[in-house]
Amino acid sequence: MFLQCGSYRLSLERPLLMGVVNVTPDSFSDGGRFFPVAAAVKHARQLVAEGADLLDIGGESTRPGAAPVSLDEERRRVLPVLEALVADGVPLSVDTQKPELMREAAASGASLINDINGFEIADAFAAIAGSNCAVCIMHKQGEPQTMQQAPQYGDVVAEVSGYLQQRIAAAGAAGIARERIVIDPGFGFGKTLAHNLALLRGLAHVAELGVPILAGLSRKSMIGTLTGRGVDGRVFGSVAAALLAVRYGAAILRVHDVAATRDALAVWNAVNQD
Ligand code: HH2
Repeated sequence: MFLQCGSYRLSLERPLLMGVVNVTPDSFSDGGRFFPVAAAVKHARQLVAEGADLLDIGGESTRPGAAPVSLDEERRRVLPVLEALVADGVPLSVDTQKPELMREAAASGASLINDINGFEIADAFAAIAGSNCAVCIMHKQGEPQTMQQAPQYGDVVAEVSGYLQQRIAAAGAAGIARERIVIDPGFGFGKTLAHNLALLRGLAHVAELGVPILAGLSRKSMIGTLTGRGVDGRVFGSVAAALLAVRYGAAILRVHDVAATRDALAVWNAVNQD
């Protein structure tokens, strides 16, 4: 299997690592404009040096309870980072829900658009259908500000799969070829710990949709709950979760701790070689 990702044709024979690059002022002590951009570019290059295969650039935090960001603000955060990195030879993903920014990111050299909202805003698929960008379609229940209050499912695996199947069809109808599509069950997005664990165990079922799966478990609160650790102490738990996701069929791992996950994957790949 491969993924057509902008001008890159990525082999999915081995799991790929997507490094997270946040361009959100609250992630940086300075809070000004220049520093977050420069710091994000530096951080991005560090992640590539550590073994990231792709980078995911995001200007809006989607943590539970996070406040939305305006189009102008998100654009000011994301585009300069994208433009600074585009010549580095690494596929760049932009994490956004806004069709306008999707279009601008594609025109500025993004190779993948990652939408935690499943491209549900009108014209989101249309915004990039004419480009060669890949799309990552993620499932969530509710909106980030309130989604963790009372998530509810009958059969979480069946419901998430059903949603993703329907969005794959919508992407196809908008003219996006299957080889450009990635799906993501959206760990932590309107899901309790039990829902997240069921989804991880049931990932092989989601993989039956025949489209590569991206899994984002890195440093999430489910890891915090299971290990009793704060965000900075979740590396080991996150690496374990990443390997389990690969075990059950994930093709791409969205991670903050690239070096640690890369080492774990080196062991994984060696054991899984013929
Ligand atoms: N998780 C976050 C953001 N974007 N995209 C995909 N496809 N899958 C995910 O699981 C996912 C995502 C979480 O975002 P946030 O809580 O803001 O933190 P960070 O961006 O540092 O991961």
